[in-house]
Order: sequence, then C-alpha cells, then structure tokens
Amino acid sequence: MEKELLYPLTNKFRFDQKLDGLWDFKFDEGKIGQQEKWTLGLPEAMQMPVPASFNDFFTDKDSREYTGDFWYAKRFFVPESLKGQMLGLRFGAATHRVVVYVNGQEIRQHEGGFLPFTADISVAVKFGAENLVVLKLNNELHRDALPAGDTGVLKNGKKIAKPFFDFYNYSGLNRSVHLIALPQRRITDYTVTTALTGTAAEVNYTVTTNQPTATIVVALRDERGVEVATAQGEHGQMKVAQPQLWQVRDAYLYTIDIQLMDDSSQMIDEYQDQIGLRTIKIKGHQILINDQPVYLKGFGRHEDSIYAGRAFDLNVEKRDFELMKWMGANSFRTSHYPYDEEVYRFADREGFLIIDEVPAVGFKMAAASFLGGLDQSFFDGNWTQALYKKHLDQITDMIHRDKNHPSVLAWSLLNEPDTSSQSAVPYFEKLFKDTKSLDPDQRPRTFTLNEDDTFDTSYCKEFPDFYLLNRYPGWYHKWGYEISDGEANLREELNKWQASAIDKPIVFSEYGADTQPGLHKLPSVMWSEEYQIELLQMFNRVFDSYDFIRGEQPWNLADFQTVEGNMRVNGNKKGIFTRDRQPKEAAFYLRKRWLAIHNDFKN
Ligand code: BDP
Repeated sequence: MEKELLYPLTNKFRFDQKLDGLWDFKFDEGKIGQQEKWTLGLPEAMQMPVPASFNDFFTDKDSREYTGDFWYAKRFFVPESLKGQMLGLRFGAATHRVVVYVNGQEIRQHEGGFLPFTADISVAVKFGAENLVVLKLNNELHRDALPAGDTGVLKNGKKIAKPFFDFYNYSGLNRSVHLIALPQRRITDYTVTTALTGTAAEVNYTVTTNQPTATIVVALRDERGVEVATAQGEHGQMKVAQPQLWQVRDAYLYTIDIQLMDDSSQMIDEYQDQIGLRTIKIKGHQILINDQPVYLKGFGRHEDSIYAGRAFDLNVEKRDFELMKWMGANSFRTSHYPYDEEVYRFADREGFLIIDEVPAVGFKMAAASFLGGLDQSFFDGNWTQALYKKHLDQITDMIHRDKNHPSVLAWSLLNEPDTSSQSAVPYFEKLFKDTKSLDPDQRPRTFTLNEDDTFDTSYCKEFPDFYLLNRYPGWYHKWGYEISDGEANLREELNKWQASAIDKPIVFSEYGADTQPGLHKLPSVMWSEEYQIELLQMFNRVFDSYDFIRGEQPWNLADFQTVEGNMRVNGNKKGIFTRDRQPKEAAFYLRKRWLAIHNDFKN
C-alpha cells in the first residue's frame, strides 16, 4: 500500500475521509519528544489548523522562523464497518521529513515535503474505537536534500533555515490528510496513453492489481455518461471513434471506470477517474498538442498565500485559475515543486497545460551566495550522491502521481541548476538516462536554465527536449536606464541559439521586475508599475522577433513570501498580481497582449 498513490475516493469498495481541522501541535527544540513519549500524545499542545504552514500564524519571530523537529497529533475514530479492509493514512505532503506513529507504534518514515505518501496503519489500528496518529516532522534544509539549503545555528542556539532558493521555507502539514480504507484485493494503479489515428483515438491502458488472477474490466464514458469503449485485461486498447479530444483551453474529459472481478465474476474493487484524450509532441521548434502547434502563455507560480503560507487552499486556487483565465493564459509551471493534486484536476478541467516541476531547486551555489552562502560549483560538492538518490525518488513519485493528467505537458527535472561547469555533466547524464522510461506517455523532459547558464556557458544543453530560459536583464543586471543594453545582450544570446544546429522550442519560463503596487513614476524608475510594464514590453518585443520562442511565462503570477534580505521587501514582488490576488497595472497590459495571441501563434 505504501507505494500506491491513486487519488483517494469513496465508492462501494473504497472509503476516504479527510482528517483536516485542528490538530495538536508542539515544537521540539530540545529534541525531547521521543524520550518523553510524545508518540503517545503531545502534552500541553497548542492547536494548529491542517492544512496549513505553521509559520505565519505566530506573532513572535522565534516561532515563525522555527527550524528543527516539531510534532502533530490527532485522534480519529475508525468505524467497525471498515474491519477487514486495508487502512491507511494518506498525507498530501509533510515538510520536509516525517515519522508516522499510530497508537504509539512507528509505522513509516518519509522524506520530501511536496509529494503524497501513504502509511499502512492496518497493523496498529483499532476498529470501532478511537485511534491516535502522532507525527514527528523536521523542516531543516540540507545540501543533500530537496529543496537544497543549509541549516545554520545562531550564537543564541536557535536554528535558522538558509535556503539556496527564493521562497519561504513554509513548513507543516500543507496538504490534506486522508483516512482511507481499501479492499484487500484491489486495483493498485493504472496508466493511460492516447494515440490518434485518422478519426479515431486509441486509448492504451495498463492496470496493476495485487490479484494476478482477477479479471479486469475497463470502460470509457463520455461527459454525458454514454459508454464509448470497453476492454478486458491488464493491458489493452480501447478505440474511440469520433473522439472529443482534450484541447488547450477547451477540455473534454472522459471517465475511465476500472472494475476488478474475482473468479466467480463478483466485483471486488472499482476505481474511476477522469482522463483526456490528447497527444504531445515536440517537432522541430514546435510544441504540438494533438498535432497542432501551441504557444504557451502563462506563469511561473507558487503555492503561497497570507496566513496559511504554503497550505493548499481551494479558494486561492479557484481565484488563481479565474485570474489566469481572465489574462488569456493557457499554461503554468509548478515552480518549484509539485503542487497539490487538486491543482492538476482543475487544470484538466480548464484545459491548462502544466510544466510539472520537482523540488530540485537550489542546486547552485551562486544562488546560495545571493542569499549569503558560498560560491563554488554545486555539482563539485560531496553531497551529490546522496542528493541524487532523493532527486530520482521524487521524480519517480511525481511522475507516478501525475502521469494520467492530460494537463501535464512536460516534466521539469530541475530549476536553475549550475550547469556552467563540466562537473554537472555526469549528474545530468545519469538523471536523463534513469528517468527516460518512467513516463508511459513519454512527455518531454526539461529544466530551467539560469541566466548564468547561457548558450555559451552551459554544458548541459544536449539534455532537454525543449528549453526553459530564466532571464533577468532589466532587473538583476542592465537595469533601469540601461535596459536597452539588457535587450541587446538578450538578442545577442538568442542569435547564437538561432544560428546553432539546435532546433528545439524555447519557452521563457522566468523574467520580470519587482514592483511595488501603487508606486507610479513618470518617467519610470525600477520598482514602479510603469517599469514593470516597460520590462515586459521589452521581453515581448524580443519574443516576437524569434520564431523558435514558443512560450512566455513571466515571473510570477502573484507576489510571494521569501526569506528576509536586502534584496527583498517583505517577499518577492515580481507578481503580475499582488499577494492578495489583485492586479498590478502590468496585468492589464499583458492581458491585452495575450487575448490577441491565439494558441497557434507563430504558425
Ligand atoms: C530565479 C528563481 C526564482 C526566483 C527569481 C527571482 O528561479 O525562484 O524567485 O529568480 O529572483 O532565479 O525573482
């Protein structure tokens, strides 16, 4: 059960109940919890909402900045009627590592704060009775962990998070916790891919179960509930004549219904999900969906909002989707970690394309140095072997979790790694080799190139199927009145890409200017709303001059929290929207541009 990541649901065979709400919570600065038997309950605990990051609720800085071990606990009732089922607790995410105890018994450990995991609690659970789950979490940052950073110790003994990345180390149970019950004999996973042949679609599927002798029956139904195809067996193909394809911003979803039958044709499990029929290809410098070229318009984003930090909040998500639709966007990147599963379900329904990113961020010492760290090549470090294992683990889980979403366009395996030294190459060779066959849909794999990693300097240009460029002329260099030089330099680099033998699409995945909402200045100065628009105009002029640029995703949809620093005024202000999701002037400018640009722009 622990490797199973199917999204929870309730039906005749399966049970799903959210354990969200108030949990007991306690910091463990002295690391006494284990010894004091907190595994049996937290003495004098405070109350903490779940899902939420604990940080921003507090009014004192030591609590907000707390780095180290901390505990959560909750009592929950397991009805007698679930007896005989496999019982599990499914955590949407726990930052960054956790040990799970149920009724005092250690069940499992997990590392990685942005992906789900399930604890099989069958051995410890009491039926028809109250049970206790206790979690020991730890939010320290390390160079051999994702996302990468250091944990410092101040002279007063307090620990401090030193991220090598530019978002706040929001911690806690940021996503829902589910109590799930599954049949003992069950469906454990499924995969679908689509091929288009003339006027039909072929849906190729694989179902895995823990019952090799059971019969698998699969059906596909359209949005009206009409059955359009069926098949039997572990692998198979369903042909859909005259299919309604899943199109960008014009989604159509079919329901896949998987049933498991025992020897006497009794149904013993059923799983239903929504899928889309579409293909993805990279051909020359085109990104093709259903063999039609698409130009990406959208954003780099963060899961970030006031009060609850990095908690998944359906309300914020709904607002973000409404904003993106209003802007005329058709895509986004889950910078810099896989988002809550609901986000992908939203995107499936709304026809957005997602570049799905693993939390391999901070793999660059210059980023650490920007934030007060060292300056050396990241991949020369002696931590890369341990890191690699975790990195591959998390890519594997991300692809496992998200592989059936029609919205997922590509996998971003890293954000801004240091590829300007030869020492990155063996890591990349191994990473791209080891991840090659993880996705049955063979989606393109890529990573973002930091602006130090240019056409001239990057040693890793051969790896991506298409390129994501993060570029900041006009902000981190050649800023203000010098922006025209910034534009000239950007064009110089792009001319080299153009003149090269490389024929792959480039998407601009980050560019932008920090902007204080309400600050106006004529003529512009940096930080003013006018300057943000001028910078976007500059980039857009450049994008429109090169045919191989096939997408634009400015940084960021909304302002977001970061660590404090002399480069940040209460967070990163490059949002096109404020942190409370209201438009800056730039939103109106960009909206006008994007509404005039169709999905097939440049074709
Ligand atoms: C890029 C990073 C992003 C930062 C952004 C910035 O990928 O996480 O927030 O720069 O500095 O380097 O605004």
